[in-house]
Amino acid sequence: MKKRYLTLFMAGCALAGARAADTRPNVVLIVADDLGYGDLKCYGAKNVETPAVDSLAKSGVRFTDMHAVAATSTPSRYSLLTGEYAWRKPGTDVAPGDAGMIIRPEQYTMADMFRSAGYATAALGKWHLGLGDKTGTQDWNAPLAATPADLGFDYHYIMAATSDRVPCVFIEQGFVANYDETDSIFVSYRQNYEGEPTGKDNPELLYNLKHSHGHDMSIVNGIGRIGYMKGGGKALWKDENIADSITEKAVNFIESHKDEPFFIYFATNDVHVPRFPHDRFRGKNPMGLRGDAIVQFDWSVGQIMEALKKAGVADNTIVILTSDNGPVVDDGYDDRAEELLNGHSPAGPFRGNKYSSFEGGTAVPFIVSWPGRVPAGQENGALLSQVDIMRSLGALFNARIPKGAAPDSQNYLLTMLGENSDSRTYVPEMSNTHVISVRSGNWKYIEPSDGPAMIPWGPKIETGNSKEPQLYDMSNDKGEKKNVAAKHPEVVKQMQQYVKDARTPRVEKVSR
Ligand code: NG6
Ligand code: CA
Repeated sequence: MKKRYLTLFMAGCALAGARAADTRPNVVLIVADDLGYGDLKCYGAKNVETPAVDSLAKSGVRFTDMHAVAATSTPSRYSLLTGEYAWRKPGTDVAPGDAGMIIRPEQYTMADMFRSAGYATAALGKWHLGLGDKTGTQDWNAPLAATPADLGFDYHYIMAATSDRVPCVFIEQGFVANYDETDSIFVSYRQNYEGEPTGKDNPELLYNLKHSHGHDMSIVNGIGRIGYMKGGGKALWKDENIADSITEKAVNFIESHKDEPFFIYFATNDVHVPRFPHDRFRGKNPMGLRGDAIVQFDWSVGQIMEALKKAGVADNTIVILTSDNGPVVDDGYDDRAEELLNGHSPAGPFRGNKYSSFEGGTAVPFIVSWPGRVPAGQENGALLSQVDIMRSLGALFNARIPKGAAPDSQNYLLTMLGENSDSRTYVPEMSNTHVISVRSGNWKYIEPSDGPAMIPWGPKIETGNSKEPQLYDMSNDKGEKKNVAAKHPEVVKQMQQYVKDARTPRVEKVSR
C-alpha cells in the first residue's frame, strides 16, 4: 500500500514534466515465449514466413547477440522487469500457477519506472511471476491480494503462469476475467478434486491435444495441463483464442492512450506449449502447429504495428521484440513439432535449446524500431543482455531509479538505438539448473557442473553440463563444438572471475 502512494506521488510530480515533454516515445516491449534465435525469417528461418516481424526489423535495428538472463521463463522475466539477475533472488525458478507474487510490491520495476515518469502502463499476456501473497493460498473467486498493479502496471490482462499450467483463466485488474458466478474456481498443485477427470486417467477426453510427457493433470479445452483445477465455467480460456484476446487488449490500450505516453509489456503465449493456434493460422507452413504458432505470433505483431499507425503514433513509438528464452521443439505435447521441422533450426546456428547452458538456451532475437529517430535497415552485433533493457529505456527520460533498484542493469540506450555497437564487458546466463555461463567478446565459458548431459525428462535437449570447464571461441565455433579451455587458461581464469562477480550480491546503484 505504502508503495502505491509513493508511486502516485512521484507520478504526480512527474506529470508536469510529462506534459511539457509530450514527445517522449511510447514503448511497446514484445516478449515472445520460447521463440528461438532461428525462428523468424529475418533471422534465417526456413519453412515459415514472418512478414510483420521482418518489416519491423527492416524499419530499425536487428541485433545478433542479445541474451536472455536465463534459459527459462520465470527467471528470465524476473531479470527483465527488475534489472536484477534472477540468481540473486530465491524462488525465481519456473513458477507454478499458484505461486505467490515473486516480485514483491516494494521492489522497483520497469513498470514503476515508466509510471513514475507519467506513462500509462500495461501488462498483457503471459505473466509467470506469481500472484497474490503466498503460494497456494489464493482465493481465485475474490480480488487477488498482490498483482501487477502493485508493480507499476495501471492495467493488466494476464495468464497467471503459462498456458500449460492451471488456472486456465485470464486475470484482469486483479480478478478473473469473465468470472462465472455459477462455477467457483479451485486450484491445487498437490491433489486432484474428487470426480474431476485428468489426462492420466481419462485420455479419451484429450480431444484437442495429447501430451507426450507430463501435462497429464486437469483437462481444460480438451488439453491436459500441469496442476489441478475445478470450475471456471465461461471464464476458462480457449487456447485457440488466446492470441486474439491479448492482441485485442493491446490494440485497445494503444487506441485509448494515444494522447499520452504509454508502455506496454506484451508477453505472448506463442510459441509456448500447448501450441494450439486459431484455425486461420493453420497449415500455412510445413512445420505443423509449432510453425502455425509462429505465424500467429507474427500476426499479433502486425496488428500492433497497424494499431500504432492508425493511432498516428507509429513514428514516436519504440517497438522492441525479443523472446524470454531459447526454443524448444517437443516440450510435452504430441504436436509433431520434432518430425515436421523439415530442416528448420529453431536455435539458428547455436547448440542446445531452452533449458541449456549452450547458446541455444539464451541467445534470442532482438529488434528495436523507432521510425522517428532510428534509421532503418540496420544490423548490430553488440553483445547485450536483457537485464540492461530497464536502465537503457530509463535513460530515454532520465529516470530516477531508487538506490538499490535494478542493481545489475546498465544503460546501453545508444547501442539499442543503433548509434554505436558498444558491448557489455560480460554477459552472464543461467541454465534451468543454475549453471552460469558467461559470454565476453568472442568467448563463451560454461562453468563445470555434475549435472547430466541431457535434460532428464522427455525432450532430447543437451544441457551443456560437463565436469570440465568449457571455453568456446564464438568467432569460428558458434556451435560450441570445440572446447579450447586447456589452450587458454588465462581466458578461463578471467571468465571464472566474471562468473564470481555476477554471483556477488550488488546493492549499490550501477552507473555507467
Ligand atoms: C516444464 C514443462 C514445460 C514448460 C516449462 C516452462 C513439463 C514436463 N514440462 O516443466 O512444458 O512448461 O516447464 O516453460 O511439465 S517456460 O518457458 O515457461 O519456462
Ligand atoms: Ca519461455
